[in-house]
Amino acid sequence: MTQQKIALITGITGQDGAYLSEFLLKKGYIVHGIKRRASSFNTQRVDHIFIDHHNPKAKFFLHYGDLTDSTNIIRIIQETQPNEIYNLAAQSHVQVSFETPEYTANADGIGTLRLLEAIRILGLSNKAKFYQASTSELYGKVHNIPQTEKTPFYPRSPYAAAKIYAYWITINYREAYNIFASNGILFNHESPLRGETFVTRKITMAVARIAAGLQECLYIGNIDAKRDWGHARDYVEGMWKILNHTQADDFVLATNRTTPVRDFLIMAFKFAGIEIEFFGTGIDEIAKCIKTGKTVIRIDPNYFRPTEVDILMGDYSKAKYELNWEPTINVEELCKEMVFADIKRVNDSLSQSDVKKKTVEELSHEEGGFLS
Ligand code: NDP
Ligand code: GDR
Repeated sequence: MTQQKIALITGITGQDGAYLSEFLLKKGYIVHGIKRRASSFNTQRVDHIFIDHHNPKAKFFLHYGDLTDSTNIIRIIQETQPNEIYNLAAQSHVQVSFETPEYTANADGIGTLRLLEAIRILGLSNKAKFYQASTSELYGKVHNIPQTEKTPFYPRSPYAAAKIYAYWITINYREAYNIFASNGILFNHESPLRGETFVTRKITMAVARIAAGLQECLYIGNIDAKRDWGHARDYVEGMWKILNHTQADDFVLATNRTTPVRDFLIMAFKFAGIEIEFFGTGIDEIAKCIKTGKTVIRIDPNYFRPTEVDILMGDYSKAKYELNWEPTINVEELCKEMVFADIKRVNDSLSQSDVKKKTVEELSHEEGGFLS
């Protein structure tokens, strides 16, 4: 009987951590994840796969830790003895990295070094494969598209500068210590689990609230930026394929299509049954609902970045030919899934608040009106 494989995922509470955990558990892996201590629950994305560790069927385990703390990383790797380590943890918001550049460098850059050093110190160089969550943000100012594994980098944010260190230190540890260490250069990938402050999710949440009459207008930044958007479900499969390739290497995962934020907005509103039209230019540009004439989108310069990445579009040919990986979900399907999921969330919370309201009213009636 072959031994069950063990995976360790940093950033397990994030979007990709949740999809990757599900994917690996379905493949029969034992999955360990590192979560940060927080003052409120931060495991919502993985709660549905958690089984109490006293249960003999449990294959999913969470450990407290932080990429800024080497001793705890060494201990967790020693205790879990993983065959595959997926480093997904990061301060992953580009705009926030301009506000917290030092922390971002520490967690996203040096954090990667801490993991690689732990593998080396523990003598696991021949046992533990290492996946680094590299990013299309590395291309930054490069406008020649589509971008490939050979396109030069030009980072445009503290986030990208930290990630470029992580990219190169991963390659260095592969070459210096023969660790199976690979970079996935992933272009933007989204899902209904996407963090609420990334542009796609910010849009689909606002669209759902505007459609329900809970919000009037969405304030947004640079709508001329263009991104290559895929679905997180496809991309976590690519991560696994990268680590299960015959040799360690670096791969672009993308869709080879680019879409302006403006088009994503039009699409998202349309999926909620709202046709919009843009007027004006620059920061005075607005969008109105064609039916009601109400302004539903305004530009807020606060969301503009000090340095922007104008256009991203990835060529995933290498992954296609060497890993047999291809994206299966296009941007329209992605957008529709996200809009519908947020409409459902809004409707569920509205019906819950109706239930609560009714309960309070009923209680008030039953108790002789003491709540009124
Ligand atoms: P998320 O922001 O959804 O998740 C990030 C995860 O990292 C969370 O679990 C977060 O914990 C954790 N984390 C943050 N800082 C630390 C720290 N100091 N120590 C330990 N854990 C930490 O990101 P995604 O899932 O979208 O992305 C996963 C990875 O892939 C990231 O590294 C990101 O930079 C990279 N990437 C993402 C792309 C995308 O389009 N999604 C594209 C290319 C690369 P908590 O929940 O407590 O905040
Ligand atoms: P990005 O994603 O910076 O590409 O990084 P984000 O969704 O934040 O921005 C995409 C583009 O939209 C523009 N934009 C706005 N962005 C946000 N967040 N909020 C707004 O209101 C807004 N208005 C316009 C941005 O300027 C940008 O051009 C994501 C992250 O997941 C990174 O971790 C990852 O490495 C890259 O994708 C690939």
